[in-house]
Order: sequence, then structure tokens, then C-alpha cells
Amino acid sequence: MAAPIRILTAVPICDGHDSAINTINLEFIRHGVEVIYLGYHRSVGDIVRAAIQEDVCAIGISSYNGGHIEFFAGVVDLLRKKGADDIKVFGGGGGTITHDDAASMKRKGVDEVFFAGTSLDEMVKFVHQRYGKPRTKRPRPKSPRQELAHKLTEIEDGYASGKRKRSTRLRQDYGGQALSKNVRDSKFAIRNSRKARVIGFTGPGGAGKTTLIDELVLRFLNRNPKGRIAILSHDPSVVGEGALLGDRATMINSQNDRVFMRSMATRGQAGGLSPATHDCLALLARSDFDCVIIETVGTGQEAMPFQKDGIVDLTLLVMNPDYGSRLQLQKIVMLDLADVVVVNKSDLQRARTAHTEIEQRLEQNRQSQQLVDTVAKRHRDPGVDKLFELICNRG
Ligand code: B12
Ligand SMILES: Nc1nc2c(ncn2[C@@H]2O[C@H](COP(=O)(O)OP(=O)(O)OP(=O)(O)O)[C@@H](O)[C@H]2O)c(=O)[nH]1
Ligand SMILES: [Mg+2]
Repeated sequence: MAAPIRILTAVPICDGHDSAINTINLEFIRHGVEVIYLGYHRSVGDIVRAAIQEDVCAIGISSYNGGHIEFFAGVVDLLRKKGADDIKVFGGGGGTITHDDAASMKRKGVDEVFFAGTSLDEMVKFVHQRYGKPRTKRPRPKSPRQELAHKLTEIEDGYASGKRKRSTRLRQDYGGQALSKNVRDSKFAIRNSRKARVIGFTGPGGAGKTTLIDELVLRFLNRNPKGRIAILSHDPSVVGEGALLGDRATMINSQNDRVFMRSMATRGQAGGLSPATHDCLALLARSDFDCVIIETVGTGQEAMPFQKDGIVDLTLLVMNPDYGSRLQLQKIVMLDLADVVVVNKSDLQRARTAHTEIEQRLEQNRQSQQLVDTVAKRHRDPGVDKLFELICNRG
């Protein structure tokens, strides 16, 4: 089976009109497209960085507040400058983009502009026709990050087509033995055999995993002025269907040249990760990052996405105080397996009770598990500071 089309969508800087793009995203997803949504108020640099890291076929921009001729052209120019002009640009902005504007934008390299009154059907058809063909002849990567992004696509596409099968010997993968020769020899992607620290985040949908990761990334970047970090983030999807890969929209601090983020759809695999996760993670861990963070999809009680002898060095379970009662706690498998349990949203009313109940539950395990309370959405939260120190100090 061919891999789904992957596109990135965004709204330009100083523009909060996201209602149109939200509707369009949904329609694309319903028609088999994987949409990485970057959110609104995004700069040219942030959009191009994200598109290169995600190695998408195209960028869809929705612009309402003016300046669209310059903004779209800015994206096209920067892609060109970065050697990534195989990533195409299209978009719309209702009545704010005139036909003359659109003609000028097309002359500057924009693929297509959609006007008010265009049906969602027409846009979906356009995306399938224009971006649905496999990208066979790729341009030579101009940077290490671009090469890494292409390799990750090769791995994901390999699984989608059935050419690659899930490796069971993860430790061996990690040592590079299961990686193909061209990946091992790559001038850019694998500079040395240094092992990045791999930290796994899991927990129920909406518990605050991405917000927390973004705050921890901020602390990491401040603490290590030359440090580099990779994030592998998952959202759910069914085989052959589309998906909204939305974690980037929550990220603020991670829009940084020292952060490499890749969003993955689970493509039908249960348990919180994708069939290609382990190979992608192995590649990232052997690249030039100090740390690799992996975020699972929002998981249920039965999930145990990280194997004990696998590639992840430290596992964190991020909980929401509203998990139910003590009885529900007995059923959450990850409470037995996580190295660190985080009660996020501890600004909420039930947080103190949640802390006490989870503490008692962990005491029964008699392992050296740690419990931390955080408010990830609060800037400079002391709980997140404590968690950051704990992660740094725990070997
Ligand atoms: C809804 C709306 C709002 C909502 C936004 C809600 C939200 N979260 O998005 C609210 C009320 C918050 C709002 C606020 C403002 N708005 Co307003 N808003 C609109 C309005 C009425 C509709 C835009 C819309 O969503 N249309 C629905 C979409 C689906 O349809 P469409 O626009 O026709 O788009 C078609 C295609 O272009 C295509 N398309 C669009 N985007 C994309 C992207 C891709 C990838 C693709 C493939 C296709 C595509 O899809 C549609 C298919 O038919 C327009 C006026 C209008 N009638 O267009 C003003 C308008 C855009 N707003 C305007 C202004 C000025 C503002 C404010 C600055 C007002 C103020 N002074 O506070 C603020 C700014 C907010 C901000 N932070 O940026 C002006 C912009 C003027 C300009 N550029 O010169 C407009 C044009 C109103 C006007 N006539 O003055 N706004
Ligand atoms: N009240 C409160 N809200 C928070 C906190 N942290 C995150 N949120 C909000 O919770 C919502 C979900 O946050 P995310 O970080 O996207 O959660 P997630 O666990 O990554 O979600 P999925 O990836 O969809 O599973 C967002 O609206 C956040 O702003 C917190 O500490 N307190
Ligand atoms: Mg998330």
C-alpha cells in the first residue's frame, strides 16, 4: 500500500484566523491525508523548518490578515534557499486574496490559490492529483537535518509498502546492525556512534504530555547552549486513512533550530506507537542529538508502549488528576512500569487527592518510582523545574 500523502498546514504570523484551516484540515484527513498542523501565528522560518523536518509534500497556508503576496513568496524562497523546493506551496484566504494577487503569487512559485466559494471537494481533489504521486527522484539533501528527514520518510514508506517488517531485536537495531548500509554510512545522519538519551512520555489523551515536553525542551535549551534534541511525536490513525498530527500546534519553545521534531501517525498499530517507530527512534538515537524524546498517542489503561529491554532509557507516565477513582488506578498498567509518574494539571481541584492516591498506589510497587506534580501550562512552574532536575540526574 502506498504511504498516505503528508502535508503541513499553518496560518501566518500575526494572523489568528484558524477557523477555515481547521475545516480544511478535517476534510483532508477524512480523505486519507496526514495533516501536520503547525497552528496559527507562525513565521516563514517556523513553517519552512517544520516542513523540512516533517518532509511533507506540500505546505497549505491559510492567510486572512494581508501581506499574503510577500508571505507566500517568503515561504517559497526560503524552501528554495534550503534546497527543499520539492516541497510545494498552496493555500487560500477567502476574499482577502484577489485574482491579481493570486496571479502574482503563482508567478513567484506558489502552486495554487483557492478563492471564496471553492468547494472542499475541489481542494481534496487538487491535493490528491498534485501531491499523490510517489516522490521518486528526491533532490540531494543540502543539510544533515534534511537528510535525516528523508531517511525517516524512507523508513515510514518502507513499512507502509510492506517492504520493511518490524524488527524484534531492538537492542541490535540500536547498535546499527539492522540499519541499511546507506543509512549507516550516511555522511550526515550518523556522525558518530554516540548514544542519545531516550526519554519516553506516555499517558492519557490531553493529560498535557506535549505542553510538558515543550517546557522541558525550553529548560534543556537554556541549560545546554549547544545541546540538540529530537522529538518523535505520535497521533492515532487507521491503516490507509488520514490523521491530524497536531502536537506541533502546542509547541512554542520547540520551534528552534536545535530541536528536530517529527510527527508520526500510528497507521493502524495499537498501543500508542507506529510500526516504524522503533527504526525511526534507532536512527534518531544514533544521530547527533543529546536527547531524544518520544511521545505516544493518548493511551488507555492497558497500554505499555515502551518495552523494558527496549530503546527507551527513562519512561514517564503523565496523568491527569481526573482519572476516576482508586479503582481505576489499579487498572493502569503503566503505573507499574513507569520510572516517573507526573500528576500534571495540579492547578485543578482534584490534584491533591490524585497525588495521595497515586502515591499510595506506587508504594505498593516497592520500586524506586518517583512522583512529581506539575502545571505544564504555567511558565516557570516549580514542579516542571523539579521534574527537569530529576530527569537530568536520573541515569
Ligand atoms: C470568521 C472571521 C473572523 C473570526 C475568526 C475566527 C477564527 N478563529 O478563525 C474572528 C471574529 C475572531 C475574526 C477576527 C478578526 N478579523 Co476576521 N473575519 C472572519 C471572516 C468573517 C470569515 C473568514 C473565514 O473563516 N471564512 C471561512 C472560509 C472557510 O471560507 P473563505 O474565507 O471563503 O475561504 C475559502 C478559500 O479561500 C479556501 N481557503 C482558505 N484558507 C485556505 C487554506 C488552504 C490550505 C486551502 C487549500 C484553502 C483555503 O477555503 C474556502 C473555501 O471556499 C472574514 C470575512 C469574510 N467573509 O471572509 C473576516 C476577515 C478576514 N477578518 C478581518 C479582520 C480585519 C479581523 C480582525 C483584525 C478584526 C479586529 N479589528 O479585531 C480580527 C483579527 C483576528 C486575528 N487574531 O487575526 C478582515 C481582514 C481584512 C484584510 N485582510 O484586509 C476580514 C476580511 C473582514 C473584513 N471584510 O474586514 N475574524
Ligand atoms: N489546567 C491545565 N491545563 C493544562 C496543563 N498542561 C496542559 N494543559 C492543557 O491541556 C490541553 C492538552 O494539552 P496537550 O499538551 O496537548 O496534551 P497531550 O497529553 O499532549 O494530548 P494528546 O497528545 O492529544 O494526547 C491543552 O489545552 C493544554 O493547554 C496544566 O498544567 N493545567
Ligand atoms: Mg500531545
